[in-house]
Amino acid sequence: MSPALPRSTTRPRPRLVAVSNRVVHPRGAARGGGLAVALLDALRERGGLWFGWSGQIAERPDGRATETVAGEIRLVTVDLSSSEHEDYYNGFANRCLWPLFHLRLDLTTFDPRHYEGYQRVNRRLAYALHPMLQEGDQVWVHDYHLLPFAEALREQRASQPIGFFLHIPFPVPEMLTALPHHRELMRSLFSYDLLGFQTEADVQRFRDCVCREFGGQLRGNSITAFGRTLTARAFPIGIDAREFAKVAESPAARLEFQRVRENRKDRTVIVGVDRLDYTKGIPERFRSMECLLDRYPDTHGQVELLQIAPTSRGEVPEYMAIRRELEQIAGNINGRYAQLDWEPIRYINRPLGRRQLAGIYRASQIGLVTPLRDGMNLVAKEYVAAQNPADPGVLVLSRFAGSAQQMQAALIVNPYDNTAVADALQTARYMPLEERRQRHAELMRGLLRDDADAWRESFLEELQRCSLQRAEAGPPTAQAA
Ligand code: ADQ
Repeated sequence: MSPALPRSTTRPRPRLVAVSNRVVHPRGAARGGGLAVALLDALRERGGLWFGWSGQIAERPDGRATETVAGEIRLVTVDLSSSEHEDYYNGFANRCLWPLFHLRLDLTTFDPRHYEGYQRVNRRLAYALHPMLQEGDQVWVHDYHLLPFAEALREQRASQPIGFFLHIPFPVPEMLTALPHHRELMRSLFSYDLLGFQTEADVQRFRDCVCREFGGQLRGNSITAFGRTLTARAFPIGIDAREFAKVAESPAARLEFQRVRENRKDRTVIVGVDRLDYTKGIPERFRSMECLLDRYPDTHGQVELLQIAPTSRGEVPEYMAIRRELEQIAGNINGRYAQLDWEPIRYINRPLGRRQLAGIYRASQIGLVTPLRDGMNLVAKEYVAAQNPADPGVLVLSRFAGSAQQMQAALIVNPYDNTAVADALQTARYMPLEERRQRHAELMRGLLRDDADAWRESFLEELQRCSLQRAEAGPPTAQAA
């Protein structure tokens, strides 16, 4: 938990209604990652409701919501049918918006059925939530699965303040406009009062798009288009760094630390931790490792890349392909360089728990985080938080991760440039203790300042401000077609 944040007011805080594609039960929060932990903290504090898909596929969902109460929190979920899951989740969200927003037009599938399913599910979910809303609630919607959610709520005459946070990057206008329905989707975003992005660069791309394509008008952080005005700002997501540092010292993490170190003696361990996803740059990372072995013979038998990448979105063909590709590259590199008691790449394709991960981070002298494009990347932050401040490891970080904007004390690299990444790894290996400590201290200061609490509180305070402004300004003008 971060130090007590100055609370701007003492008046009762509005009830929070969080909406995301998946709802995580407090019992599984640690596995749900940073977002789940941050949302649950806010929900516990204010009391509130978390709404979304149950994760279950029912052949004929009856549309009814299931409710579980956990202390002050109501968890409300609905099932999806298999065709809804296919069109909304696998289809439009993960085969269209995800690759497009990560600038992979080559992997983007445009299928009108997927788009219709996406709109239908958003409307069905919004209509199911609407009767549960109370006057004075704050509604906070998360991520690219739910872009048109507020528009559907407004169709039901919801007047509560509604904010949206995009966890992934916002694309350049040229990419967005390749999407056949980009105008409808952009217009639907203007049903929100507040749009939050990971970085200033994302906000800038959003503004460029609205101004260039739809005649948007800017005024400070406000932007007007389609007859409505909203606020668009960057809120870089953080982690609970203090708590993660404690996790790294827990008995389970220590055990994992010893396991890694005992088997490897003086070897340098480079760790990579990602969901298996083509945006994370794992094949390029393996190539950089190969380049390191080629350029620096003193690494033979002395350096190991430990890559942990559990399968995700395994039903989507592009994700099956990357899994095969990685196994092949790792096999080739190991075949070329391995010795009887050493393999340069160890690739683990199953998920690990948080404590285990924290122990592995701490036992690794280098954290290699090289996505080709990433909204933020919390692994970079977790790696730093897990280090021993007296003898910390070095973070090598892609310039294309949102976190690079805040983490300039890392060694920043271009993940497409295998030679430059290999050189940065060699620099990290021989970095003097004093420099490692200085870089780590600077990174840690940033993590403690811009932590998960600060992220959440600044977003919700801004949402409150936006709704007060809206109340003062009176009803919006008619929406442009
Ligand atoms: P993700 O693409 O899932 O999230 P990331 O931020 O790297 O990416 O990871 C989120 C969480 O998943 C972290 O807490 C991490 O520990 C966990 N995780 C990742 N790989 C794991 C593994 N191999 N085993 C176990 N746990 C693992 C999206 C955006 C990101 C953005 C987040 C939060 O794509 O850019 O940082 O949302 O906004």
